[in-house]
Amino acid sequence: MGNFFQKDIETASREQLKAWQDERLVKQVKNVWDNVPYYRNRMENKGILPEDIKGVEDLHKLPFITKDDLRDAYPYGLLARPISDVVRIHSTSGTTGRRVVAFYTQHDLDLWADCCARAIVAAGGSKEDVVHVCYGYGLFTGGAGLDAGSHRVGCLTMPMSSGNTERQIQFMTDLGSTILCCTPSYAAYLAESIQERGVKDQLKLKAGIFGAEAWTEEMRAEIQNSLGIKAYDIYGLTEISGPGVAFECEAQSGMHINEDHFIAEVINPQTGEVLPDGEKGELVFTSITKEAFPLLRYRTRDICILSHEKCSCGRTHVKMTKPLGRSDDMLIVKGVNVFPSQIETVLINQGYQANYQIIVTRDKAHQDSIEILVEKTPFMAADDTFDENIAVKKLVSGLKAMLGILANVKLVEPKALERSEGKAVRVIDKRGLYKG
Ligand code: DLL
Repeated sequence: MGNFFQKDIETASREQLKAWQDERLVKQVKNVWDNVPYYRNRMENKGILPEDIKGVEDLHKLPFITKDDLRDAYPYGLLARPISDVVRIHSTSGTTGRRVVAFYTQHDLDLWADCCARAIVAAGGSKEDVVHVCYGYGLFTGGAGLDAGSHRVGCLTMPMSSGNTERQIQFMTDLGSTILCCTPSYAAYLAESIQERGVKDQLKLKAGIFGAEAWTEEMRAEIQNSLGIKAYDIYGLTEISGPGVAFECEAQSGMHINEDHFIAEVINPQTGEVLPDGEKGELVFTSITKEAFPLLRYRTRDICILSHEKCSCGRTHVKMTKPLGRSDDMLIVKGVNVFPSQIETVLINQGYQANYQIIVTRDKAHQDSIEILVEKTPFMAADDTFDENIAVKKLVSGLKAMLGILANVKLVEPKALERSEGKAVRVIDKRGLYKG
């Protein structure tokens, strides 16, 4: 397999992996019991003591942790180390405007770098490569994660961050980038811009590592063809560390989960029952090696299927399918996590009722747009002095502040949006992204 990174771990026998997981889980449960009163309460409420967890087979006894818990415990309530040991935060959107903040010790950053390094090596990377990172840097985990992984492999690392396409292409051609790391929609946009400029033959790109949002096999084929590269999927979430929780290998048939750090389960999202391999359900992670922010049985809300089938690449770690949907209503628009409840908060704060509809579309170049139809209240509709232009501008800026992205807002008359007898249809996602 050429330049194989951390071979002993990535091709360890299932017995060895289980032994590592058993030992680390027991230690982690004791750690949270001793250091995180929030966890101790949750375990006590369920009548669970640390000594009840002897290995992975006891994992199901532990309570789940959800985004609501992160919100309740915000900001420091789930921290398992003193702040003096913590060296970094990253953050992402929460459900009602309160952001999720994740904490890292130096050890946590190091293990995360290892996970991303494995992803780069699996995409054919070695120290000869020039890795062009145009995931966002800052609170988002994409830039920092792939950057650290690239350093760990010893690649020449270009911390480009997102945006400024002209400069991206110039650096790519001048410096000979070989591995491109960004969201799949930005990769598609770059591919189009490269074609327009007629500079494809000046590229040295061979691979791309694309994730943070859903993308289809059709989109993969298009990006691979237009850039002449192999495109690899990468998965992760801020709560569990960031990108590199799982990554694709050359087989391009599912993503290997870094099981020496994260135990994966798939559950029935309604009942919480653990499902066997091959069954579709919600992905749940337990981080067994993290120090600062160790989440046990964290419900990701991502729907997927696990498989322990032997992989042609030789790696033994379990594979997950691409996320096949969500068990909540989170949307990822322009690479940003968006909850309808955040939009609702902005509307209510500005005097509207919760009568709105979110329409998400994607153009031929794979770029997202979000349009929000908002009903005026009867009072606004009857008020001669109500200025629609000003009202729309105020909504757009309130939404930008809440979501971090620009939305098109259209005001409509009271009762213009169809009422539903059951669940209101708040979101119309026309992108068809979750078809695998
Ligand atoms: O998106 C971390 C990341 C950065 C992953 C760069 C890959 C590359 P969050 O912003 O916390 O973290 O969003 C996490 O994004 O629960 C999924 O719903 C979705 N997601 C992440 N990777 C993929 C993927 C980063 N490859 C949420 N395919 C997750 C589909 C993905 N959805």
